[in-house]
Amino acid sequence: MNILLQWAPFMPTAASHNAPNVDNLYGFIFWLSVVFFILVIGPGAWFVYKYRLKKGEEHQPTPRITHHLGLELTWSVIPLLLCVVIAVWGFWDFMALGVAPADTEDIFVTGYKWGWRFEHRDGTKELNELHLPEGKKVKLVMTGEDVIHSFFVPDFRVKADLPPGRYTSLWFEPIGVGEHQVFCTEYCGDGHSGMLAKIIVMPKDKYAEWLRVGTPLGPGETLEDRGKKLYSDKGCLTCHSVDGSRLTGPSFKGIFGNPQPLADGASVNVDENFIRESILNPQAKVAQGYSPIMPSYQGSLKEMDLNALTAYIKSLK
Ligand code: HEC
Ligand SMILES: [Cu+2]
Repeated sequence: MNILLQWAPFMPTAASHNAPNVDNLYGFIFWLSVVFFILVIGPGAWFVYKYRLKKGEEHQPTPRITHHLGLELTWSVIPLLLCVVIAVWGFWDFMALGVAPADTEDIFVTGYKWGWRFEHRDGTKELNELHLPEGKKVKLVMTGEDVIHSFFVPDFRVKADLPPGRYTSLWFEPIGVGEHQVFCTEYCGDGHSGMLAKIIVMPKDKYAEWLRVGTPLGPGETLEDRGKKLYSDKGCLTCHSVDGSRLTGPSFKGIFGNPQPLADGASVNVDENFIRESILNPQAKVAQGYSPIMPSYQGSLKEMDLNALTAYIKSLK
């Protein structure tokens, strides 16, 4: 009952600059449809009742009416004008949403089977979670890695496809802090329904701090847990094992506290500082018997991430 009395009923939370635009047009079309439904079906139903064949009456053939110019013009011109209004209104909003303003915070989005990767301007990467500042215009520059995906945020009233091999974009200004659901709305295979992400809108200063420090540990999460997660999220696992086996790089198992021979013949004790340096500036001290091919993680790991990875490596006795 209550929901029907809203201007735009059945809509989720409105949390972006674009939401009122969509809701207004939607509300207009919805109530217009309600009015015309009553105008057309109401008299129709009434005539069915009024001119029904009553008991004992003979069926009367209807008088043959060929046309009525005034009536036909009325029922053609009024709907035509209404359609033009809806088309122009919709096109207006569509254009406003299609052209991003110049001062946006740009974020790269990659849709893949089956998840979402986000990359902030400073190199911070996120998986299936996107932190955004409140009240700042955001532009998502998106592409698909394998098949077409579609990025849909109902609370923001924005949606766009991500075809592989080219960029599409979306822009919006999040309003109010809070969490919002992202869906993939292009059927993309088995894991399609699980292709979800969360948008977390934070106050501007909190966002700046989050960019600098990273996500605080969750309840019950230890530094080692976080380190283990980063070990796989950041791809360390492609070159470093944790069971002693040799991959492209040395295994992390049992290295902490032990000497590491270096390529130049010297030796270094594996402590917190050596681990930190190895991650941020891997070529400074190259382990003996390995090629200096590890990429630097300067800028893509936060202070806490370094602590977490160190704690994790330390725990691998
Ligand atoms: C492309 C492969 C590759 C990736 C990815 C990689 N590393 Fe390395 N890493 C190496 C190689 C090769 C060495 C040995 C040569 C050197 O010291 O530069 C190494 C050395 C290290 C060392 C020194 C270990 C020792 O015993 O000397 C640490 C610590 C380290 N990596 C941590 C990490 C962490 C943490 C990550 C993920 C954030 C990571 N690495 C990602 C290839 C990689
Ligand atoms: Cu998808």
